[in-house]
Amino acid sequence: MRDFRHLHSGKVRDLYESPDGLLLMVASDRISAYDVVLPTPIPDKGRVLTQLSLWWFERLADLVPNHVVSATDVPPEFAGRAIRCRRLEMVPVECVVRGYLTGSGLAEYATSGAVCGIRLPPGLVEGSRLEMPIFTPTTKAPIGQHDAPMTFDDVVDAVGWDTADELRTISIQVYHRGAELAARRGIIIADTKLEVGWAPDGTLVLADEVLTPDSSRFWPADTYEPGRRPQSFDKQYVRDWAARTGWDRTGPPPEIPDAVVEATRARYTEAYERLTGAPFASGRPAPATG
Ligand code: PZK
Repeated sequence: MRDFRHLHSGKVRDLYESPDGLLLMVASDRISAYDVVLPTPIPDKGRVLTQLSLWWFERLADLVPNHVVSATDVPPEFAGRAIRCRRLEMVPVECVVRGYLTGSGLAEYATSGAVCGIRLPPGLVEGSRLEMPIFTPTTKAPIGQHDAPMTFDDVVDAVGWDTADELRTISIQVYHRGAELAARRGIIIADTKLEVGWAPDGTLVLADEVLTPDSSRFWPADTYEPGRRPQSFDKQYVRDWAARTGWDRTGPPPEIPDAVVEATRARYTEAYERLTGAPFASGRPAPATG
């Protein structure tokens, strides 16, 4: 670990570099709700999200190369929740794909009838499924600021037509494959955000995390109903509890009670197990017996 130099911390992940030039992306057990990091960790969250991301990278590798170098050659304190990855030149665009209308996409549609310059039919409501998934890129805002919608022409201005078109194609393909597989397991992936970088030879490479509940909206299919506020697969317990405490979402959030931590942890492992069809093994040493 002493060989790793800290580069950057996001709300729930940390980025390091090693002397060999590779990066180490570490997922923590921190959880955010309403854009605020809560003071109580969710045990195994970092491992579940890292293992799910790795599972997806493998299943997307024929569509787009990815930045993963090794998920095993990592410092022991990060075992299971860190990925050594190649350093890319990051594309200055957040590649968002929406298959369903909610959140900022719905807000934009409500005021303009379009999202990121894409005109949508009238009459869509909270949670409406879109006829075709749409590429709704955003700027990458610094922490604390909000990403701004970009039109396709804005992306062209930022990276050129060829790259813009390739980003759109990759993003839609990744969403398609993810959403189709998840649907078979009873999970709706409403939208997702991809991060892409350039390899030295100019190839576009999938980076960061992919199709996790932190980078996507996962909804349980069995309670989905357009027009109703969709339930978050992972964070619903935390949100319901937060609403009951009267926390105003701006001040310091209270500690999460054990039962809510445990229910939330169970939702992360359930998402992993439903999607992958494999039991989640935390990878932590078992407590000694005898
Ligand atoms: C990179 N981030 C976001 C992730 C954080 C911040 N392969 C790469 N090469 C170069 N840069 C990045 C990556 C990746 N992935 C990713 N910022 C830069 C990020 C995790 C924790 F604090």
